Amino acid sequence: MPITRILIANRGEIALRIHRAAHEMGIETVAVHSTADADAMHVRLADHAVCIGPPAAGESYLNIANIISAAELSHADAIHPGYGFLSENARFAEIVEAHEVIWIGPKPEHIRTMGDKVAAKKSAGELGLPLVPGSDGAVETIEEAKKVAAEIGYPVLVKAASGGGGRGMKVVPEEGQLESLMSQAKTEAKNAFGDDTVYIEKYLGNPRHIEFQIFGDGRGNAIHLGERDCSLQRRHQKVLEEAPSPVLSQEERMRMGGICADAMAKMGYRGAGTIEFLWENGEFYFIEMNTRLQVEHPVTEAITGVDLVREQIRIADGKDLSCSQDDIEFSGHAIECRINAEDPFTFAPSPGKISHYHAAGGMHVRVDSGLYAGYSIPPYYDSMIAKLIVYGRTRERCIMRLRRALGEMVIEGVKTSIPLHQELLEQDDVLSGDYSIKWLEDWLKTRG
Ligand code: MV4
Repeated sequence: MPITRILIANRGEIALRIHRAAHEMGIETVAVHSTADADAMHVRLADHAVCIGPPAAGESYLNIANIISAAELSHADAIHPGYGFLSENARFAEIVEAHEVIWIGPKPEHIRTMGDKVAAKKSAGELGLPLVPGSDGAVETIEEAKKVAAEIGYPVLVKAASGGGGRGMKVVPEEGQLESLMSQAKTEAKNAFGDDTVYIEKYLGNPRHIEFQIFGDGRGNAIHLGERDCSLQRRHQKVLEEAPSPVLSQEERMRMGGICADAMAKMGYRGAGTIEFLWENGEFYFIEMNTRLQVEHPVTEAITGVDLVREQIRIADGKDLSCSQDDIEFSGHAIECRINAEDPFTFAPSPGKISHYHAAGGMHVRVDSGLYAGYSIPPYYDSMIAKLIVYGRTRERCIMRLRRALGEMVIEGVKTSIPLHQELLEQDDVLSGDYSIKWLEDWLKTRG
């Protein structure tokens, strides 16, 4: 039976994004919402809506029992998790499938493997992806740690196996500090994740974050859709993303993308995924894999013309990939600015009522947002309220258009990061594409 009604287990712009793809395919949608989101645009747009609990995400958007109940009540035959919330929860994926509801996502076993950093790295290595030099799996003792570190050379990085978002990482400059930093890392990991497993890697001092978008059909076929450069981050939150990366040639793209697609084909991966690498001096080093659609997926859509959510739904419905690798053409350049309801200088959240709203428009300008005039941004969730995605034939034209579009955006009533983006797009290093994962935080320190 083909999918006829999708429950969207998410909120905000990504819920709208999924609704739009579904409707274009003739599929009905069911919104779920907390009591704080009763007036949200994702609820208004959907064909059906179910309240799943109070404002706290733990009691609503993360409440598995309530979401499954909502799916049964609304006769949804599939669930799309979006990003964040339950999107990388293997147990949720299993529960969805056990209820004979189609899970629009990867196989639960693959979500689980990639969620464990040590298992993910082991798997990535076996699949032929290039790894950061380091320990072969978890490091149990200080003797073992010293041996590995001496082999790869200092500085090294001690990472928590259950870590994520940079939590539980310690840079160790020399052997004298290894023992104390490793025990600190273990204590922090134990407290944060209830798991003190750590592993060791060579510390890369000034890399870029480059990630490849892949798609698999779950039956041994996979393609890649090129890369995104997400190096401009603050505290592990991406600020601006672009595709293609300013540092890769078409040859390097197809070589590395081919390695990623081959790896995914070999593992029988199903659906959308992102393989994250650090890139330094022309070399790629696998760091982790995200088994979900990502916030920044529209820049890939802009340069390839492929609707990634449509593709996810097709694959979940048992169809083949809609195109082969040879059909994928990369054209032009796209940049996404994440617009947050926050102070552009202090980054303090700025929830509240939107008094005036006008989205930028014109050729090659896309705004993904659930905002409208009169809407109140609730204080309970992520501060990202809109994404501005701009395409141009060249990177230069993309940037010119992006500046124009940022100038057209009107979001009044709350503070937003629009002025930050406008300032960023005047910086020589951003204009030339000469930045690493360190650049943004270094620049913020020197900013007037
Ligand atoms: C690293 C690294 C340097 N060397 N691994 C941060 C979060 C996690 N996803 C991986 N992270 C890093 N791993 C080695 N061997 C530097 C980072 C890192 C980082 C990576 C991507 C984007 C932004 C970052 C900011 C700080 C540190």
